[in-house]
Amino acid sequence: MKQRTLTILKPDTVTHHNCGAVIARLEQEGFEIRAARMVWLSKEQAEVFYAVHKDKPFYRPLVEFMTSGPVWVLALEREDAIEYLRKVMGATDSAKAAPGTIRQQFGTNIERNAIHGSDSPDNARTELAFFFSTSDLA
Ligand code: IDP
Ligand code: MG
Repeated sequence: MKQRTLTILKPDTVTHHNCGAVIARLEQEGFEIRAARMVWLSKEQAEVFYAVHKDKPFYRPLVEFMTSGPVWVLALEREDAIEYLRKVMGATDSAKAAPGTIRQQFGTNIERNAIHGSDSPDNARTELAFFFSTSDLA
């Protein structure tokens, strides 16, 4: 089933000039870009986006990192997009992610891991709506 998911190319990917390479990889993997925008998240936006982690010890540093520079947000479409993107991204910790995954190739550690991907259909819907209006996604 064709699905849509949200990805964020995190500030480390922008800083290291890896956006083109990551997007090329996503396109090679069969994802279609349905919408895209560069955004410098406010503290409030990052706090809301990562609210599920608000009680974790890494929450403050994560918000700090995600607001340290601009990011690219993209709506991606593919067969089984949500699960497939998580697979191509690799494990959360870039230092432990499997060879060939985006996080292994472009990330640094458990925080600076290059890319975000929605983890469920419900979260994909919420996260897409967080950044894109219905008309963007037509
Ligand atoms: P995910 O991005 O693989 O879904 P989550 O557990 O949802 O991982 O965490 C959200 C983000 O928070 C991660 O992508 C990473 O940037 C950061 N993060 C997760 N766990 C840690 C940690 O233990 N230390 C520092 N940062 C973390
Ligand atoms: Mg997550």
